[in-house]
Amino acid sequence: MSAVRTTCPYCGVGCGLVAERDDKGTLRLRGDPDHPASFGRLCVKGAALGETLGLSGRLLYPQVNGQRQTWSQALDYAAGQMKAIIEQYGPRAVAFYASGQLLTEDYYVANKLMKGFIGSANIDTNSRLCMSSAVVGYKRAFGADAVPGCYQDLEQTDLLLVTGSNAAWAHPVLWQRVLEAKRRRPQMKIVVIDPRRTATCDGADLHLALRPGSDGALFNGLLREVVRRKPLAAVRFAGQEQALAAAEPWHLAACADFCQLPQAQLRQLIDWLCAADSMITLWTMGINQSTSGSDKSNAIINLHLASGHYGRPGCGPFSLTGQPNAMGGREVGGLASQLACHMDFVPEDIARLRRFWGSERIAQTPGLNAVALFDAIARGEVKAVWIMGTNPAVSLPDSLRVNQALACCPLVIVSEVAAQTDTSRYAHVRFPALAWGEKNGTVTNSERRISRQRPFLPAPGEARADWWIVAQIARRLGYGDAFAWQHPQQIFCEHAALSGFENQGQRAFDISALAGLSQQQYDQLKPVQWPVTAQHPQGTDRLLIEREGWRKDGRAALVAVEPQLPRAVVGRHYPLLLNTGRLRDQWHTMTRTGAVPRLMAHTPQPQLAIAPADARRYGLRQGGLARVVSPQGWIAVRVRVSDEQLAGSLFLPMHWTDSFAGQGRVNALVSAACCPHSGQPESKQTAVRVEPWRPRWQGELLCREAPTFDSQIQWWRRPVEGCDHYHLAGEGDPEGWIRAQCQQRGWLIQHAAGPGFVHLLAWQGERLMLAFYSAERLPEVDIPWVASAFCGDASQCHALLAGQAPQGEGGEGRLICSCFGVGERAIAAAIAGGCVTTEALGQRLRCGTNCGSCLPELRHCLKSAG
Ligand SMILES: Nc1nc2c(c(=O)[nH]1)N[C@H]1C(S)=C(S)[C@@H](COP(=O)(O)OP(=O)(O)OC[C@H]3O[C@@H](n4cnc5c(=O)[nH]c(N)nc54)[C@H](O)[C@@H]3O)O[C@H]1N2
Ligand SMILES: Nc1nc2c(c(=O)[nH]1)N[C@H]1C(S)=C(S)[C@@H](COP(=O)(O)OP(=O)(O)OC[C@H]3O[C@@H](n4cnc5c(=O)[nH]c(N)nc54)[C@H](O)[C@@H]3O)O[C@H]1N2
Ligand code: SF4
Ligand SMILES: [Mo]
Repeated sequence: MSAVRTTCPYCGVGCGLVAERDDKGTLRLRGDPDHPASFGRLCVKGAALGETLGLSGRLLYPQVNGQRQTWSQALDYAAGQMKAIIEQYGPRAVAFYASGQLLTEDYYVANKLMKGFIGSANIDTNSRLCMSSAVVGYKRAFGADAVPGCYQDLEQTDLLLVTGSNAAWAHPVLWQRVLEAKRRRPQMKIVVIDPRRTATCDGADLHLALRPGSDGALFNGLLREVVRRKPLAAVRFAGQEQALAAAEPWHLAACADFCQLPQAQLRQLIDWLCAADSMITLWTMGINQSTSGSDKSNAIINLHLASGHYGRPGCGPFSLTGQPNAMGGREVGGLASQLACHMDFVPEDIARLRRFWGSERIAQTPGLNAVALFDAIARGEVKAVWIMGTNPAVSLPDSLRVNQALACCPLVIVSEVAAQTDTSRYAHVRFPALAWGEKNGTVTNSERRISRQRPFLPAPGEARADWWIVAQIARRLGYGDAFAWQHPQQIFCEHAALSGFENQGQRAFDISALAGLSQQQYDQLKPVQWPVTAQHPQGTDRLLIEREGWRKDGRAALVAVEPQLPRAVVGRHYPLLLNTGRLRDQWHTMTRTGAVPRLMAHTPQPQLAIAPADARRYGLRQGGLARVVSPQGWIAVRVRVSDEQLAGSLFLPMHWTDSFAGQGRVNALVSAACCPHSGQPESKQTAVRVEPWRPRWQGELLCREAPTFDSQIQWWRRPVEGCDHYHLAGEGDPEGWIRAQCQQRGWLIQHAAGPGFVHLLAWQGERLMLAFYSAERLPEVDIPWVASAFCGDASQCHALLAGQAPQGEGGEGRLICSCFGVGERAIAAAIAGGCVTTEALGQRLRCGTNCGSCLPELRHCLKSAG
């Protein structure tokens, strides 16, 4: 195999990778030095991609009602059922729920089938939960969903505001670029706006730990101050008067009060803002995932327009996309509220699509957005849903309701790469999709850069491309002629042609210069930023929003913003606000990253971050267990007391599912309140209470086979080399339960018990099958060392039964640097041995020298040691 250039399937940074085989035939992945998003860098998740390519856990064959079927049986069944439902109840009784992790080609085909031929707009995507508020913001301000800037702007700016984004963990390579730029130009200022002190704050000049949900007031306040110092011409922007009037009450003191920030911090920010020649505001989920997310997006854009910080290098509002192809989804019209290629539900666009697609069945009105869609399923109005590349049983708010909806839906079809997900357990039909490394197409990153994902592995089992599966169904529904492609290049070219079809500059998305690519040219396509047109055949790095005039009146618009607090209100029963988000080493619902031991090592169990004062108040202690309860549900977690949290506000990771924990899904708590303009749920603020949970016993379990649990036991699973590791906590009798597990399987038991503790090993011949340790509190067990007995040497029975390595053989402690597998103990030893800087640690142990995302933690280790 010669080197294959491709793009990372995780975040919206869109880093390039090179896949190649070495002399021995081993597959190697490395950063692509020529990719303009990343120039060879990769973060831990990207660097661990090679470890996600195995086939264990993959869905490899089509299934109907749990039975393996041939492709034609499964397709016939699914199409037949859909057809019957459409005939009886009409096209609005079926829906697709798609994903920003599909390729543009897949996405285009799914959207074309639903909106163009089935004739309903009931196709929405997980991007609804992600950046739909930003889309509304751009459309209201510019008349087009167009992110104007590029990554170079972030390196060139004087002042970088980062709000509602933990880019150090969520967009690590881009953040490394920013930090490098700041090292070169220390005068560049970085201000992080986030109720939590995150790893991103580590590189900042100023951190504003504002009250959760109060950003609208902050940006209104900045707007007011900027136009007072530098008044705007009277008619510059549409909506100007109303927007400035809405900002008028937000003087410094009002702002400080609403946002609960010191006035001195606001003054500092305003001084920097007024002195800066260029400014960028980066934002992501802390802004978008809000019941006023669209308005907050506009409050940000307002500030940029009014201060003149747009349309120039180093300037602009810049929302980052989360998923690898969230932007591609916006291009093809993946949201129920859009039509393809930046067209809208207006008669001209509907007619245009009718001409282009040659269909008389184009959807006339917007469809159901994600939350409304699952409500309609629950009510029985939508009777068939096809879920592609997303795991809504976990990721949608109010997951109990979502799971109930799926359980009662007459037809659930799931296209997946993983055999078992929380969602696919409800599926009547499972279609095996090609995964990263096998699939072939394009993705678009946060800066509008289209890059190729190229296959470097053969298709496993009977897995097929997502677009192929949709096209097969389309053919069975009777629309074969419009879905007759043989190769993704043909789909791409059709999409490119549509983007330029009757487009005299009214639609920002135009890649018509790529419509004539041959298959060879498509295969060789270099990363390029849209628009790509006859005038700009090499693509466009910056969009000059004002000159474009996508709005009918030809001007950009300011939007009047009345700042709102979250819909969630704390009170006597639910006195705390729960914030949710991402961990450094996990991707979403963990179907891929959760299988990689070194990515699971950083945070093996969901941890509830709570401020010290709150922990004292509610009787929680560091490392103890707690229940978090909301009106929607409850989950069990371990407590991490942390001064990174504001008093009154908690943080939990979004990643855990029923496959990784007994009761760990954070969306069991989150309510389905949404922004009225975008339909995006308020995933960042939920009113909850916490209760200490002191179970009768806690345990550590390492085993080769999954045990069965009863409702008395809480568990959290992670894979380690050679076996699975479970943290356990329970109310009943641990010994009876664990013995039963071993006896069922005919294993020999070796055990030691005393007052309050049970240690037990189980053997099949010489083979260690299970090691179990329980006590009243979490027992001290050297997990890495015990785990190593599952891979090789299990001869030290006494030490194994004790759960402790013999002198001098201990494990690494908690993993800090995932890239080089460097743990706490080695770092502590190096610090004791004289390393006083992160550079020195890097030289000695290599930690922190690859992706850099552990640098904040290394600094923390140095600080707590010194
Ligand atoms: N490691 C990793 N990286 C990822 C992903 C992943 O799963 N894992 N997912 C990708 C995806 S799809 C997305 S959308 C992005 C998301 O990227 P981010 O949005 O950066 O990630 P989050 O952790 O969801 O939330 C960001 C921050 O918003 C803050 N926040 C909460 N409430 C408020 C508020 O009221 N105001 C302000 N200003 N801030 C607030 C939170 O404290 C949090 O630090 O990450 C992408 N990258
Ligand atoms: N509380 C809370 N909830 C949130 C968030 C939050 O911050 N807090 N964030 C929200 C955001 S921003 C997002 S983007 C969502 C993400 O939530 P989801 O989209 O539900 O999460 P993923 O785990 O990425 O789901 C992708 C699924 O597609 C499968 N898959 C991977 N590749 C392919 C492929 O090529 N084809 C097919 N057919 N399947 C594939 C994976 O195995 C996985 O099951 O979560 C949202 N939910
Ligand atoms: S920053 Fe990491 S996860 Fe995001 S695209 Fe780059 S390598 Fe992939
Ligand atoms: Mo996202």
